[in-house]
Amino acid sequence: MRCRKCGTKAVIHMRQHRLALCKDHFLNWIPEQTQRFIKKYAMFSQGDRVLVAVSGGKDSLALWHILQNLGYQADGIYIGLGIREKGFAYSEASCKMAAQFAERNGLKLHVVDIPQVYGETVPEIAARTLRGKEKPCSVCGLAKRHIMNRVAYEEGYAVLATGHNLDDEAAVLLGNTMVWHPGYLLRQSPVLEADRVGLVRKVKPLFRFYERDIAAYVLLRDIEYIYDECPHAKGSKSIYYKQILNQMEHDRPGEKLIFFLRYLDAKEKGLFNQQADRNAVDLAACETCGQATTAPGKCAFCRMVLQPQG
Ligand code: Q46
Ligand code: ZN
Ligand code: ZN
Repeated sequence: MRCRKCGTKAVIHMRQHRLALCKDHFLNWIPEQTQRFIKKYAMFSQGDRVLVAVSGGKDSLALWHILQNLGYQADGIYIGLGIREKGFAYSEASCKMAAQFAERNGLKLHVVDIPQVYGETVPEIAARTLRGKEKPCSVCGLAKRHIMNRVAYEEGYAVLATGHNLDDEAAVLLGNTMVWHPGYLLRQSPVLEADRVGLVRKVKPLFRFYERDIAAYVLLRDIEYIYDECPHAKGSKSIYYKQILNQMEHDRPGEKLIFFLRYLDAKEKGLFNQQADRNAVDLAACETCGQATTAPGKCAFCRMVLQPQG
């Protein structure tokens, strides 16, 4: 296989685009495309302060690397979850990767350590509240969203950027479609406007890249990241949906991309009734932290954290 741009040996063949590229052209192509998507979906502009949600994994570090190289002012935020399973100190190891990347590239990283700030690890909060009987993931997701939004808002960032790729987005969409979840189907988007009190705009600049292509990018760029997933990810629904989508992709290259892009298209054309969502959700400010919530009084996060022990 030869590079389409220069004819030398290709290192990657992206069947969904019928595009093979050599190392140099691929390493230029990824940031060029990212810049194109940032513009096309009006995510943010040069001069905007961007906060990147960094987990120490390949997607978030790739995003941070790309944004920095495109000349954006991008700081990072890492959230310590206190996850340690069977001798594997996931949180410690991933924090080290995030901090090391920041240091090597001269970037600013905010670190919020949940056990330090709230006195309990995420699995401990999950065990104490009803939210995490089998898995701490719902507590974890809630805590991450809450803290990242708060830091982005308080520190005056224009947007919060996450490293979600197309595999992530397509898996979420498939999951929500399987149960026809109206609220989630309406709100899934590469750009979430800050349309409510205390919310910061959220963007996903890598949402059109396959996971495999981001993996190739970090490999070819020699970016060190935490290879192991969080131990609680095992057996998750999203991994199951990703496998199914990859089976379809294998037989019909481009299927995964089409599934997600046609969904955005259909939404744009009014397939889903925007009014239904607005009527359904009535939001107020949490009495403790001030962030938007559907609950009267305290938001779900504050109730979780403030709930008495035992
Ligand atoms: S970090 Fe948190 Fe994930 Fe681990 S506990 Fe679950 S949600 S699997 S992205
Ligand atoms: Zn080339
Ligand atoms: Zn609150």
